[in-house]
Amino acid sequence: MARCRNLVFILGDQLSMSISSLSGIDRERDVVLLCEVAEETTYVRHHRKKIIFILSAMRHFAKELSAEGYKVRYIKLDDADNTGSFTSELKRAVEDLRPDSIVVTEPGEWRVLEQMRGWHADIGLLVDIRPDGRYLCSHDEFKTWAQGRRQLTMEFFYREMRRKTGLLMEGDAPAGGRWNFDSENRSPAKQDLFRPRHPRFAPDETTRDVMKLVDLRFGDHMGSAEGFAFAVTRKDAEQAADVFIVDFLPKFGETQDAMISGDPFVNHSLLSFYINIGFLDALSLCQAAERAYLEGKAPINAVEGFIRQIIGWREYMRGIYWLFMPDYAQRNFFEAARPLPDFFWTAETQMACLSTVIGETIENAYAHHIQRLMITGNFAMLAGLDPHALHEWYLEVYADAYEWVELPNVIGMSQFADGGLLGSKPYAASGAYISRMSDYCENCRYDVRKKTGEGACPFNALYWDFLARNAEKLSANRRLAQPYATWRRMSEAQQKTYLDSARAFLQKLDDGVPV
Ligand code: FAD
Ligand code: DLZ
Ligand code: SF4
Repeated sequence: MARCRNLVFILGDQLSMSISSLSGIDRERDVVLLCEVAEETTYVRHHRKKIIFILSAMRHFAKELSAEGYKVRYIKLDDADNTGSFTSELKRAVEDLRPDSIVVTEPGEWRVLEQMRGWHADIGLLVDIRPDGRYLCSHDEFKTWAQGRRQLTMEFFYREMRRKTGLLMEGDAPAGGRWNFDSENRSPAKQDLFRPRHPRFAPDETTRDVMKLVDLRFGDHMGSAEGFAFAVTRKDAEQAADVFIVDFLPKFGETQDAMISGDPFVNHSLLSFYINIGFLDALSLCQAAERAYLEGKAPINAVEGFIRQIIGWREYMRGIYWLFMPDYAQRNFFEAARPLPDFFWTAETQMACLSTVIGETIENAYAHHIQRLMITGNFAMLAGLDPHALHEWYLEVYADAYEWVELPNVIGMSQFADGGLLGSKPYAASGAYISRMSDYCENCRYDVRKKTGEGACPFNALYWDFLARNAEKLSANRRLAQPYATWRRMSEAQQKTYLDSARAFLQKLDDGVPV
């Protein structure tokens, strides 16, 4: 390729035709760079389906760019002269194309932003790092919202986003008379044999090439290429979104918290992969959901719940990440240090809830929100697993995981490792919650009704042990007044039985004894 004017560097989770780095591009004189690099595929050992998804999506996006008349320099993972990192590939492109400047959109991870900030000094060219326009709330806007607040309550942030976007607003009032319909979205698990199937996309030749490459090169990463059926083009992702609005959105609310054996997706959208990578525009998706409500095709509790997840939780998590990084990643309020048990990678445990959720994660690189929060997350917090190791696990195993969204969900929402910056109380639950919201306990070797001793559900004793060992840090929390009152009412002997039961279980974990 001849000398170019601007080198536009697009990362693997920026696959959108309207990404800010492409704005004002000159198709004749500028070149777009995309590169598959070893550093990104291995800085944690990503699930094989996640790597396949990202690399195949990048290859398809590059073809789309070329078809639109852009000049593209595309580096494949197995190209002989691939140097293996963003910085070294950028340098190689600069040597070959001798651009006047580099244009990028800010990345989704602190680690990569640090690299970008070093490029000007390292390469000697002007580096234009542009804001990412795919989000509703800019960093400055979030900072302004957060300033002076004692608690960063998501619900209030969400209302601002509703007002800003006009979604589900009737003048100044929320549609349906309430901002939040969550209380209607807690129905327990129920098998539904008539539930439609989520769309699956057969791999084309490009994807099949990537599948072979990934199986060959990442044999020691979780999962396998077999059964890969993600959309890898914007067009197919848009089709998945259309199917969701018609087939699943109407029941999205009522089953949002339900966990059902053999039904890993329930009525969830399975769209986070495509929103996060840039194939779907978050606001347009919410507008499509709102249309379904206005046309009487989906109820308010479902549509409000769905929109809240996206313009509320998703935007809020991004705000928290950029406001509190880099030290947020090191937060460890409970000083938890236990390594993750092997069954986090094998699913080999007799606890049916964990073996089901981890098994589905290995199979699909996906688990829905309540599975992530109340099964793996809840267990990790109760058992005192190291939150940093857990964060790396979540980043590895889910195909939608990038640090900006994964880290606050793990450190903040699920582990309370930030000491309550994000949540008002830890999401800690005993077996009774899991039994109410799932059918997992029906096929478990443990008895959810048994509190302690041989055969008792481990979550029961772990729950009380967690509260007891963290009483200094938690007992003043008003939202935990009731469980602490119950704990205090127990006889010393009963308390001891719980603690002994939990300690015996944790000892087994430490000794690597199957549980
Ligand atoms: P649906 O249930 O259909 O929800 C619709 C959309 O809302 C999602 O696609 C997503 O874009 C958004 N959303 C819902 N909840 C959240 C949330 N808490 N934070 C941000 N967005 C949300 N989400 C990720 O995108 N990447 C992650 O790495 C990630 N890690 C998580 C780790 C833990 C411990 C927990 C508790 C949650 C995590 N989430 C993450 C949030 C949520 O679980 C996923 O967004 C959701 O399960 C994706 O599946 P779906 O598209 O079927 O979601
Ligand atoms: C996650 C990922 C993977 C597995 N591989 C690549 C890659 O080879 N090339 C690339 O540009 N991006 C990849 N990504 C996504 C990046 O890790 C992501 O862009 C940064 O972490 C910033 O969010
Ligand atoms: Fe999980 Fe306990 Fe139920 Fe078994 S009994 S599935 S361990 S909650």
